[in-house]
Amino acid sequence: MAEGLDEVTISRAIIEGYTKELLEATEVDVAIVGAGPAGMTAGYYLAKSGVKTTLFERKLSIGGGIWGGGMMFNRIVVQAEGKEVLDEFGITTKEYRSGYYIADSLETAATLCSQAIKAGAKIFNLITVEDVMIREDDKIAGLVLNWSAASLANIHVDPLAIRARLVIDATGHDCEVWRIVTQKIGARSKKRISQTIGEKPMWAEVGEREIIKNTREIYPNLIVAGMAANAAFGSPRMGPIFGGMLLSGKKAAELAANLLKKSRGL
Ligand code: 48H
Repeated sequence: MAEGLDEVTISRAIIEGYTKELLEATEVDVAIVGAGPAGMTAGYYLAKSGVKTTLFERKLSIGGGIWGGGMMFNRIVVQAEGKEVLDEFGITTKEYRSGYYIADSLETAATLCSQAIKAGAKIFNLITVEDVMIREDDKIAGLVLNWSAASLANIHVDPLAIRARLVIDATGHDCEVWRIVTQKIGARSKKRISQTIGEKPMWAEVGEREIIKNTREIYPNLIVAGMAANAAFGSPRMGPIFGGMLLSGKKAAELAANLLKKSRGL
């Protein structure tokens, strides 16, 4: 039994532990923006396959829109393909009707997060991605970060940057990373850049189908996933059916792993 608890030792443990991991995160294979269901699923699969993966989440809590289920009824629905992903995570589902499965949104958010971290993904909450780095070759080269709380300071606080070989925009409805790219370099780019157009009105069937096709490398070294993919390509929203988010996260991870392999000449 320790003789007495020392507050300064506790403080040093926190500062050392955190800064060590933050330093590690300044050079990663894949940086995922947003720890909602799509981002955490992508983080899990990437980390599991040995890819150095870091997620940045603006809010205190991870999970994005999943906690609230549908209209704050904390349940989500998935279709058969989505259930397979939940099964892989060990998340409980109940069949409602043939082809419709219900899961507890709290269990889903907590388990996606826990499994992603256990697989080796690092998640930093309370950090906002406010910009990207783009090099002369017109490729995303990294992210520009700031404490989310810096916006409360009412003064300009300069950000810090990290290098990433690939970035996944999993920021949900606002597709913030893609929006930054289109706004900052859209018209100036040598490449033709389609502008961010935003999602269409709700249509679960089409939204869930198109999200898979829309999960792709939208700009060199930038993959869009989850709701951000449908917003970027102007596909419908789908309401509280979450299979598409899980499957999109999984596809983004596969895409990223393949792009990394290709860039290493494997
Ligand atoms: C750091 C950021 C930044 C930033 C945003 O909204 P999410 O849950 O996104 P998805 O795509 O994983 O899931 C979408 C789903 O929750 C949903 O909204 C559905 C299915 N809607 C259907 C409908 O019809 O409405 O999570 C995105 C996360 C959030 O936690 C944000 O805080 C975070 O990204 N984020 N983090 N830097 N610039 N922007």
